[in-house]
Amino acid sequence: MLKKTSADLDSLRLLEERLRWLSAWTIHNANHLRPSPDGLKVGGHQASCASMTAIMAALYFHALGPNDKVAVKPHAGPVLHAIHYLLGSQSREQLENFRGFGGMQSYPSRTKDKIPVDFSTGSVGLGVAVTAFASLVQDYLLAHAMMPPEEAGRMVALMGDAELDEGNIYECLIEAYKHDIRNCWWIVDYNRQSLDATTAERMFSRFDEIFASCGWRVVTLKYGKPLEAAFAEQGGAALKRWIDECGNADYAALTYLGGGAWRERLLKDAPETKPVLDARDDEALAALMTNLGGHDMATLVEAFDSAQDDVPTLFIAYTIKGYGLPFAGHKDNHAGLMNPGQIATLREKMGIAEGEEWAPWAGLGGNAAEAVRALAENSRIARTKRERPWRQVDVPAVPVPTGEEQSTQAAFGRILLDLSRAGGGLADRIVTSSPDVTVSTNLGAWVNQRGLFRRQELADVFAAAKIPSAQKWGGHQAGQHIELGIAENNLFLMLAALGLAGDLFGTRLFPIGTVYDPFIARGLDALNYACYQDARFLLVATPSGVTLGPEGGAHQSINPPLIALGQPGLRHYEPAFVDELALLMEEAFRLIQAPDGESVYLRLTTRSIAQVERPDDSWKAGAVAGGYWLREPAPGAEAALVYSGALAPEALVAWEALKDDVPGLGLLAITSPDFLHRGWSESQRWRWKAPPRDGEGDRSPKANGGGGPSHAEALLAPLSPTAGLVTLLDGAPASLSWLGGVRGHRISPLGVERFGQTGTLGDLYREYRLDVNAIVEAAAELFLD
Ligand SMILES: Cc1ncc(C[n+]2csc(CCOP(=O)(O)OP(=O)(O)O)c2C)c(N)n1
Ligand SMILES: [Mg+2]
Repeated sequence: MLKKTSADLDSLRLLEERLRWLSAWTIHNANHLRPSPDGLKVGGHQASCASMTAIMAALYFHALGPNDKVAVKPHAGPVLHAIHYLLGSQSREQLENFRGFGGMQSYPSRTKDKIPVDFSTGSVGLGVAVTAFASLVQDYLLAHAMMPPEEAGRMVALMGDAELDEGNIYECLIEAYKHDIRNCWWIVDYNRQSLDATTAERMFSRFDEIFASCGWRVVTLKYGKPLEAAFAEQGGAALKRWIDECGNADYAALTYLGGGAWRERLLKDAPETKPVLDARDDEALAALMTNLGGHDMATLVEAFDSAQDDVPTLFIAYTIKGYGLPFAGHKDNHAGLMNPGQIATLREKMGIAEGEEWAPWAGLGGNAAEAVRALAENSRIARTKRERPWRQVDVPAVPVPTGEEQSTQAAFGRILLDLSRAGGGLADRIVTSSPDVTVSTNLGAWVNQRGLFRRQELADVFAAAKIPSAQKWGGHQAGQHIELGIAENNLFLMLAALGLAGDLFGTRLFPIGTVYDPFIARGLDALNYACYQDARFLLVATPSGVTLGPEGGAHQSINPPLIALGQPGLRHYEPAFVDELALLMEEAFRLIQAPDGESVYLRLTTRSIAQVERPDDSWKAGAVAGGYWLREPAPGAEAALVYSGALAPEALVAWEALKDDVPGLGLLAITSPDFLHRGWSESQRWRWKAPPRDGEGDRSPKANGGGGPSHAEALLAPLSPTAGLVTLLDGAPASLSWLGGVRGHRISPLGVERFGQTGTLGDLYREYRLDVNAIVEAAAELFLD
């Protein structure tokens, strides 16, 4: 960061104007100039952009270093693109195609935008919180010597003030404090307007207290330098008093009404301000009253310069929503668009000739243009996207735990323990995390081996006192488990940040998060957010379903398989046997680092079941692809039982019971309803359309290897066209009932559609019709009909 001279500040001000202009013009072009064949409003947020242009100019053209990463307030996306346009790293075509097909995205997107976007944003609050977790990931990598210290940077969130209403901010704040995160800046665009209206002031005096009590430095940028100077004038003290007492709605309304209204109101409320008012005409008065800290370049530069240590810092930058635009301060301006007359006025005010709207430095005199260009070029931010992949890790064969009766959950713990003991590149890159269910999801043995991650040593008090405990709970810099409090949303943000370690810091990690299956729903938007930006991780959700038995309905999950079925970027596997689990974990590690890979969700259970004998490995390819015949059907068979996960024993017993009565009865093991379904839909798409090429946004793995019948079609092909299927899953039956549509087979889907309750497995399987009798009855109805 270079010291700024007053000439530099002038250049920064011109850059701010240019960003305000280009973001407004980009949105205007998309809404008013580009043809709209479908008549839909295109949209965009000129007011939200103008609110931040000074903050972003000061940040990108002054404060940011090459290793800093930024989550940009979603509605200020056009400002980020305008910055890259000025730097030559964004094209005019992309700006002209804002919100168009293949054009720059409405909200910054890591995967879809052509410019480097560090964190996608859009669902407000999440982009803010993920920066805190990214700081933690950076601390982790530094502590493990997995990135060079000189490549460390600051994680920055540019946030709207309404984002402070999102609960995830506070969950994250608490976790960040516990982990003593460093190098994180949150910069609030404090325009005191949300989408609907101006926001209530009552809460605002509390934010600094909340952040300060969580260890943050709070820097408030309330007044710009000219306003501060005016406070020193005669009548200035009264002016300051009046401003400080003024309500948000009042301030916004007066901003909209302009200089005359300010004068009238101030004279009425605070006549002592008269000397300040008399010294200015209406235009100068309006400029003075809107000279808030977040629009004042000198104030911003000074504030950023003053926070150069690693203390997490909240900047509260007072701003005006729609600053410098005709609807500045209007409570309805969130989605407001300037009309053609208004944009022309703005263009003229900025000295840009008609036809020169896209010219980066139009209207600037030679010297000014040169100075501005030079200052912009000094920006140290990355101009291009970081290439994938980085430093691939060899994935060894994942060991299969031995034992005649096992549960997938316990086996998961064993596998991690065995991987840890064996050591090697993969084990060293695994990072686990769990929201207070580390022990109850069987991560305990792994944690005993690898330790908790803490920047500062955390003593294991119980161990030191020689109190017997199965669990070591000491933390240190080499630890590989990030302990979280019980806030599932934080787990998904943690996984998002860990899963982006390669993109952000150049080192791929293999994050594994564990959670109880029903509580996935608690963090669903954060999970979607992680997938949307192509973070890679393994989510292990256990226990699941009514198979959880005595824990009852509040803990028994029903719909997560359907969630997975509808979630792009996440592959659901539900193994029944532990050799499947080992294979699928191996596949998950492969997918985590494959350029066209994705994240994996394993739905596991605590039910211990007898393992099956395998004559050979021929089942494996099918298991990875989503399903395989555990008992092959005879060609032309009229029936098959289809099961997924923990209900394998019931399916096997029912198969034994029926096989003599139903000739050629098959038993189909479905390891992934989700991936099978995807392959099926993809094969239909293939017939009509080539799949997207690399770099066109869709990097998800091709479930259907390219053309031909899908795996689901191939699996069901041996059956008679008139065959019936009984499907069985401990969860929503719709997860498998679609199989009836693949080849038009009759179907009887068994599963859970009512809230669960306490009971033994026998009670519950009987009650929810998941037991052998239910399967036999369903089969009889279908096959013997
Ligand atoms: C989770 C979520 N809920 C709702 C929205 C719709 N929404 C978009 S912006 C916004 C409020 C914006 O206010 P603020 O954060 O203060 O930004 P400003 O535009 O004022 O800078 C809302 C409710 C959203 N994007 N995400
Ligand atoms: Mg706001």
